[in-house]
Order: sequence, then structure tokens, then C-alpha cells
Amino acid sequence: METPSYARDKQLVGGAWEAPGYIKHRRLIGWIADMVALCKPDSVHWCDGSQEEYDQLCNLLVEKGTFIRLNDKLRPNSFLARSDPSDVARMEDRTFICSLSRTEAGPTNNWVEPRQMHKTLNKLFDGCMRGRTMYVIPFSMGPLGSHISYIGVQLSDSAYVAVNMRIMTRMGRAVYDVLGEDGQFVPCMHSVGMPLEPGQQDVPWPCSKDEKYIVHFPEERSIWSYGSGYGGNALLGKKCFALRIASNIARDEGWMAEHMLIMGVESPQGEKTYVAAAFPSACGKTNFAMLIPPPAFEGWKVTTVGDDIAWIKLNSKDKKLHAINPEAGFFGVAPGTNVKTNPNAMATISRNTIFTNVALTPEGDVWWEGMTDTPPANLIDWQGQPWTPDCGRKAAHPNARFTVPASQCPSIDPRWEDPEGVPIDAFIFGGRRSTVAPLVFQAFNWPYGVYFAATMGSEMTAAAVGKIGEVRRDPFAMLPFAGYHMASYINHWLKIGRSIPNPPRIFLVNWFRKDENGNYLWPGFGENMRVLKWIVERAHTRAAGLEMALGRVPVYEDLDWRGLENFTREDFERVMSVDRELWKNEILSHEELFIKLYDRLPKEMLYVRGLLLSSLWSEPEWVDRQE
Ligand code: SAT
Ligand code: MN
Repeated sequence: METPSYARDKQLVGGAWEAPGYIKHRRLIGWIADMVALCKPDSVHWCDGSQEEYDQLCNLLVEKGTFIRLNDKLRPNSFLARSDPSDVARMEDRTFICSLSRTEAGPTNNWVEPRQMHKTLNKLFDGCMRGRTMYVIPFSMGPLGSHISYIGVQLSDSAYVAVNMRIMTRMGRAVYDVLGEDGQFVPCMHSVGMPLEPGQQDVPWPCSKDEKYIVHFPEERSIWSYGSGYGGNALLGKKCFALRIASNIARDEGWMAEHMLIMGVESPQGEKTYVAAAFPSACGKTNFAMLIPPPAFEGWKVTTVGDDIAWIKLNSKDKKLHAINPEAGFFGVAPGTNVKTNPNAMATISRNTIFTNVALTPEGDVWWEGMTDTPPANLIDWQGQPWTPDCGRKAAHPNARFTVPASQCPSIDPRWEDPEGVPIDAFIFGGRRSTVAPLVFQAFNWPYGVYFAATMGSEMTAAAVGKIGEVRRDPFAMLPFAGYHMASYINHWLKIGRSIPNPPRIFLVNWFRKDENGNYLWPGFGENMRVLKWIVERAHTRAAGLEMALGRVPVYEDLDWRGLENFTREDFERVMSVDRELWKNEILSHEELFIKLYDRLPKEMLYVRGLLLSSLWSEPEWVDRQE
């Protein structure tokens, strides 16, 4: 690597920047010096995480045209940002896992030899912050100082990133106290990739139109992101650190970093059960995590620990898996969110929120598809253009997001910051499938559960740039987020199951099944409580579960239908049906994934597949005689 070392480049000390005296960590200061020398920013801003700093940076973003301040009466202390139309979602084909060997990254990740990638990045980052400020953003994933937490320091030339990171993580000066003189941190390097020549006018959303790289070095535990300012590409604590790098740390240390929401379910008797659920991006994790039970479920309550990421470790005292939410905020999908689908989210985002790529009303408030049945008149769309319902364009981008502190959520769980985490009794996995997958079933045991999670299919959404609607295998909803070989990741799950005396029960759900006319067969949202109640009762081995080909299922009588009487037994049977012919094809398509992962595929995947074929096969002779 050709970057000058701190020791060699004495000129930098006391030059355009100087580390504040409260930072005692020489290796950190050295790394920042190297990065300043490489990126050549005009100035360095050391984020302290204070409210004053947040307000100042938001004002700066308003001045620069990146932010529009929303009407303070309707949406206090909130802002709208509009991104460049080329920079609206995660870019999976520009995301790289640069482990030492290609085999380690596995066939589902993009890989480039690490020295080669460092060369490329060093060229790109050389001078990339000219004309800009470098923000030094110290953050903790997990409660500050907790034994479960990890620290990162992000260097970024985006003030938008700095203010978003203050919401999404525990960001600020106190992180340096925890780091001390030699604590561990993950260096997270980020640039929007648009240096400014002297006199060059900036744009509201700087980014690099033609070169984007989101790069992870698992052995180095470092992250480099270039060219994008949006979401998971740029807020490096989230997918890059808390999933891709953390999944590597977790594998080495024997815990799990998962793309899961965490929720508490409280019964009328006051019994609290925590469950964690994995769904791919933009498949309703935030809605499920904040679910409000239907009125007939009086006394039942759902509380929210997290909506996107879970770090799960074995608790040595109770020998159960405990989960924490490493994040401090929600970066949720706006379209489709409304007072019916997610009243808690609507209340959460009533203030102190950054909206990105939603529409603007003439009163200075926000709007998106699905917020109300009728759009307000005279909207300005997410690209700043006048918008009418018949113009043929969407008012908000389908991947428009809100960034908001989790503490503002009315359903936030009292233990959401508990450094010991919350004990998990059930795991739920669900994709978006208009056909084939039934509403709910429980896997017979841990290896069966791992099999179904590993072979989960889901139709692609707008959260990533790609073919929306196409079914792809998304093992554990981690396809874009596992930082190493996917088959080793599956094996890690099997190992975890073997290491716990009584592992959580595993359930598979599908809220998205449709009929021949494209109508949803299941009402979803708050009504998912009916399924959740069965899951919780099963996890405590109190509810019945009929043994069927795929696993144990509720029969009609096993679910609580009070308040949903117009959903008939036939409706239920349709949404639960398992078509053996379709399932044989489904299992054939699992084979495609297995062949891809062949070199490291755990043998359990083949055993379970064999057993499933055995239970899905119908004996032709016997069937003939019955006809
Ligand atoms: O990766 S993002 O944080 O932009 C959103 C997601 O895909 O879940
Ligand atoms: Mn996510």
C-alpha cells in the first residue's frame, strides 16, 4: 500500500487538521492521518454527536440544497432529501467481499483479490475529497460500552451521512472514551466520489455516476465505500459493518449477526416472549416489528426491539440465545406505510425525521404512495418535479426511506437497550412469494428449520437495484449481507443449534400469497398477530400443530379468528395449501442453490431434502386404487 504513514508524514500533524486532545488512540489517529493524506479534504470535522452539531449540520445541508426543512408545525425538526436519480438503493453488483481467497467469499459474493482492490481503491480515493470536508464519525453498534457492542469510525465527505449516522448509531465523543488508547475499531472509509475543483459549484446530492464500490475486507475487518451516498451503501454501520463484517466476527467468536427484526409478544397474563424474524429487504420487517394486534386481541401487546438487524449470542446464565439490536434508529421504507398498515411507524416519524426521496406537499409536509388513498393536490415528486396522479410517474421513489431515532417509537420495548439482550424463543423466516409457500408452518426441528431458511425464495424488491419481482433464493434473507461463503454460513447455523440444549423453534411464514387474479390471500399487517399468537404458543409447546409434509401446521380451529369472521375456513385452507407438484419443482430449484454451494454444502441439506421428497411424493399405485 502506498499511503503515507502517520509517522513519516510529519507535516500533517498540526496542519489542516489536528486530532482533538481527547482522542488517545494513536493507531486511530495514524489511520485518520493516512486517510487525510490520501483523500486530501479541505478540512476535517470531528463529530461530537451533540444536538447542536446535528442542528448545525442540518442547517448546512439546507443551505447547500441537500435538505429541505419541512413545515415545523406539521413535521417538527424534520427534513427532506432528494438523491440523485442514479443513487437510490443498494447496489449488489458493486458490493465486494475481498477475503484473501475467492473460496472464502463464496459463489454468492463478488470477489476481487484484496491487494488488487486496494490498488483500485487507493487510486479512486486519491484526492477524492478535494474541496470537501472530511467528517470523522465515531460510532458504537450496540449500547455504548456494553460487552456485546463493537466500535467503528467512519470517515466520510458527506454531511448527510454524518447526520444519518447520528440517528442510526450511538455516535459521538463518548465512543473515544470507550476506545481508550488501544481499543478495537472497524475503520469505515466512505466518499461520495465527487471532488470539487476550485470554483466548481457543488450539487445537492453529490455522488459518482459511473464508479461505485462497496468493499469489505473481512480479514482486515475494514470497509471502503466509494461513489454512493444512499442508505446501506453509505451508512456503513448498517449492512456493511453490522452484517457483512459482523457475520465474520460472529463466525470466529461463535455468535450470529442476522438480518432480523426483534419483537416482544406480551400475553394478557403478562407473559413476555421474544421472537426474531428474518425477511428480505422491503418485505415488511418494520411493519411486523411494530405490529398492533387487532381489537379482539385485547390484552395482547407487541413491543419493538429492532426492525432490521439482530446480534445473537448464547447467554451463559440461562443457556438461551439472547439478541440485541445493534442500531439506534430505523431506516424504514416509506411507501405503503400509513395509519392502518403501521400506526406506530407513523407516530415515530412525526418529528425529528430525515426523509429521503419522498414527495413534498405544498404545506411543506411529506407524502408517498399508500400514505393516504387520495394524494394531496400540487405535490412535488421525489425528483423535484410537479406531480399529478395521472402523470404516469411515482410521487415517491419505491425505495424512499425515513431515518428516525428508535427511541421515538411508541412500541419500543423497555429492554431494547439492555446490554444482555432479550432471550429468543422463536425464529421466523419469510419471503415474498405470490405462489407456492403456505402462510405458516413450523419446522420439525433445527436442521429442518435451517434447511427452509437456507432455501427461502423471495421476489426481489426495490431495496436493491435489480430485477424487481423475480424469485431468487435468499438464504436467511442474508444473500446480499453474508460476509463469507454462504454454505459455511449455513453450517454455522447448524453448529449453533447443536451448541444449545433447547434451541428456539423455527417457523416459516409467507404473508404475500396471491390468488389467480393477483389479490392477496391473507390480509397481513395487524392480522399477522393471529399467526404470531400460534407461533408463540407453539414455542411454549402449548398449541396443537398437525404434522404435514413440510412441517407442523395449525388447522383452522387452532387460530383465533375473533374479529376476522369473514375469513372463512376455505380461505384459510387456500392460503395454507401445499401443492405437491409445485413443491417438487420448488425442491428441484433448491438443488440449483446447492450445486452453487457444492464445495462446502453441509450434508444436512441433502438429508433433509431427501426426507422432504419422501414426504411430498404420492405413491401412484395407491392413489390409482383410491380413484
Ligand atoms: O441496505 S439499506 O440499509 O439501504 C436497506 C435494505 O436493503 O434493507
Ligand atoms: Mn434490511
